[in-house]
Amino acid sequence: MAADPFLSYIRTIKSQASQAGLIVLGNQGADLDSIASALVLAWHLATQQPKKTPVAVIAIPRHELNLRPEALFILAECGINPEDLLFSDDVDLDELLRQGAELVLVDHNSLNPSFITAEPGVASIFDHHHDAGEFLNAEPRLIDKVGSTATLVAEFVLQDKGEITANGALLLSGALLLDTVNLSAKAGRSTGRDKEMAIKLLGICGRDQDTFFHTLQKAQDDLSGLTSKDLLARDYKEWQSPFGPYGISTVLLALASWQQRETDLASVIAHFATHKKVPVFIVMMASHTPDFKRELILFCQHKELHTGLISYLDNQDLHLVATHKTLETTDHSGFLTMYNQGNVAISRKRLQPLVHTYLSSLLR
Ligand SMILES: [Mn+2]
Repeated sequence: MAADPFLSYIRTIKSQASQAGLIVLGNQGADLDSIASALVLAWHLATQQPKKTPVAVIAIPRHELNLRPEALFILAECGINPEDLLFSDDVDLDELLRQGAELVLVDHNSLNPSFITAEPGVASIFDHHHDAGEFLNAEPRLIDKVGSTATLVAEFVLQDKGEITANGALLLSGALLLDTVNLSAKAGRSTGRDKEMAIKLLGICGRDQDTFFHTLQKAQDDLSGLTSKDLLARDYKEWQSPFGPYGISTVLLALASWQQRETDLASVIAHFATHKKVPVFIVMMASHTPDFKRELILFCQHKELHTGLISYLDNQDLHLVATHKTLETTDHSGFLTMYNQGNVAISRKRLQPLVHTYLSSLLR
């Protein structure tokens, strides 16, 4: 069998890092979408603009890949050795940017100033999150509300007369199916464009949609080796607001099962927020046993903030129902309420701009 040129490229990434002129960067949640989209797009750019030496960088420290069993699973399926990939602790991004390298932002469209301090040149953007209105000269600046960045990358590569190999298609379709909960209408996360690309990509890698999705979901659900802190850390994102920083973690577990493994979950959450130095911390839980379900925990250091944010969110169609009264955490670091989120279509991508609007309004 002929060598897959995509895999051959992946094996060169590490050795080319110090000469990189284009850094294809996934977001700091480093979910499968960020990883898959960055790798496939970087290879496409490498075939189009080899002189710029594009490399993909995964925006987490290397050891945190172990918190993402679905990524480990699919990389192994593709025959990609994580040792060959570049993580945030393998490269000095600020130094590369100061040397003139430009960024290609994948699966995000703004940068956390505590992650990158150098003034970044952003060559292009491929994303499906809320448009923060930055880097307006990026070309293309593709920010479309589809279910997955993988859809945008697949469309772009195919329109650009590029190639997606079977392994590239496996990565992208895996990300796409996980992001859209197997293209389910109920989850409200997929569009016709996602469906069209999913069918195309599954055709390229020769996988059956349902079988592949369930295998991936099983890999993702294998949380047995993870502590509660790991669960909070593995898909944590942080933003700056005029009020201060705030964080949102997504945890793929039902609250009831989590509370069975962790008797004092409230303290673990308060401790995590204190450690991250965020006065507002939200945990969004998503589970599917048997039906897709969302739950939410809101932690705030201050009681008035907690009350204010909740009454604001109450008017935002989340259909939050508190499962018990607000409690002060045992270490007195803040206040916390757990909710059932009736509107399962509101994911972190949609919640974050709401929280941002509220926190920004406090200082006006
Ligand atoms: Mn994404």
